[in-house]
Amino acid sequence: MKTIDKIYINGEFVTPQGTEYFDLISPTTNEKLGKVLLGNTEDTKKAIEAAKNAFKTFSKTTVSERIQHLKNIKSSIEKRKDDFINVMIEEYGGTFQFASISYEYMLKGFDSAINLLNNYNFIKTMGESEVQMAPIGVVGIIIPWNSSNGFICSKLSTAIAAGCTTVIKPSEMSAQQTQLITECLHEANLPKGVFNIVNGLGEIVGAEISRNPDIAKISFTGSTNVGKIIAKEAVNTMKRVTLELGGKSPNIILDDADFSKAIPLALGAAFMNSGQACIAGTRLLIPENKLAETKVFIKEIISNLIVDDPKNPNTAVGPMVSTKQYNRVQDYIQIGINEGAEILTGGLGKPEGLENGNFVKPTVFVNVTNQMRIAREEIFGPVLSIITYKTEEEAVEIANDTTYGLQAYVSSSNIERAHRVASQINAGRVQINGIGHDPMAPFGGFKQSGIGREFGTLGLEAYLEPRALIQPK
Ligand code: TXE
Repeated sequence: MKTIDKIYINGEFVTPQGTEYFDLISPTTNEKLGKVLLGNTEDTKKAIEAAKNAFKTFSKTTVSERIQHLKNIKSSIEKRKDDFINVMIEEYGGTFQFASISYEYMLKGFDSAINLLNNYNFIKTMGESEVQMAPIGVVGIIIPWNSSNGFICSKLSTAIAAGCTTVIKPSEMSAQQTQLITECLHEANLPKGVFNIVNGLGEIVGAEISRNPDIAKISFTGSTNVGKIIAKEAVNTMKRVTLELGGKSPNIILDDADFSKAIPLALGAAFMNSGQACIAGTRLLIPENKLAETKVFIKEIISNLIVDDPKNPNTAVGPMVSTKQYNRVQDYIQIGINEGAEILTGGLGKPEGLENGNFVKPTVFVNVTNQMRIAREEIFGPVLSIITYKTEEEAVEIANDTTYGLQAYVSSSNIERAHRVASQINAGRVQINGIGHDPMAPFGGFKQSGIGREFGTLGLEAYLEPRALIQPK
């Protein structure tokens, strides 16, 4: 049993003033793994003060100094690969496969920040004026439990690249993962106060970050509801916000696609991270005359899909992060049944032999209309809705008939056609005939999937303020 009773402020592990503990529960067995002492408002204020002081000097560091800091962090993370993968499996229930990808994603965050710094011009000429791209100030980083350290690395690396200092609030459910990344960041010997990490509850630590006038910007990943709360609070002090929120990503399989490739890809997109991913392809759009063929493929693939302990390297779908999340997914499966959708595979209850953990049967619904709640709301579990369409135009219309717009998927054997369809979808990223991550391309949402972009030049500029020096002639 582990007790995590330290937070990180101004270059030191310190005991928080908060007195409440939060239990860490294994998603795989529901046994208690340990507990974490939660920080409170005072702790958060101290962390913000440290970041504010550090900003005075860190904002003036040179590009090569910042590149060196990023390299130092990356190499300290590289020494603990197995620890990162194992703690994600144990605490979060991430599958071995997903934890390994997530670990690579952490490293890529530093590579892309270094790449950006090597190529970005912080001083530009616009009109006849010099425009300086200045670091924005102290950044509040608020993140959820699904790929906690991946989010810390991508956001922190960009903040450091920009010359900003940070206060990070991870999910209280990710305390062991947070402890590990904090140790690596500590070892990287950054100037005191450049990063501060406060474990705690959203309504306490997150709320103080959203409200505090010394925070210049918030970078948030999480639910759309909390994103709205943060944005409302942030506007009082005119904080900049980057919000990466929920999704209900459409996956359009065009009639000329190779279904033997497109369907396995579609299930991979739907069940990635056991369905707990904002970019999961949860609405599968199939030409009406291809439904029968699709059903056969899906049944076949799912019968071979391994749902098991996430430590098993072959596991494709692991447990939900918490019983709360398990219950939420069960509720949605029941909602789908009540709405008249038909279960093709999966359904209510736990898979045999896995009753102790938060395991959900990978569930595919057919006879779904795009108006049903299971097609409109983010479920965050391994639940896929199949919707049929008659024409390409109708497919695009259904894809765009959502309040979200984070990611979409298109499969076709005709690449021009795939591009034509992709170009009509209102989503921040459209994946064509595959699933990839380009850390130099922007990521973020249309509509209620968020505000702003992460990654690439646009991601870096979200941590910068342009200052134009006008010199009238
Ligand atoms: O996310 P939250 P939760 C969705 C998904 C999931 C649901 C709930 O559908 O089932 O959200 O997950 C902090 N002020 N996504 O509860 O609540 C909170 O402590 C400031 C989508 O974990 O959005 C945590 O650190 N901060 C998603 C972070 O916000 C507050 C990823 C995210 O928590 C706060 C995760 C407040 N008032 C869940 N309240 C995605 N799109 O990737 C909470 N927080």
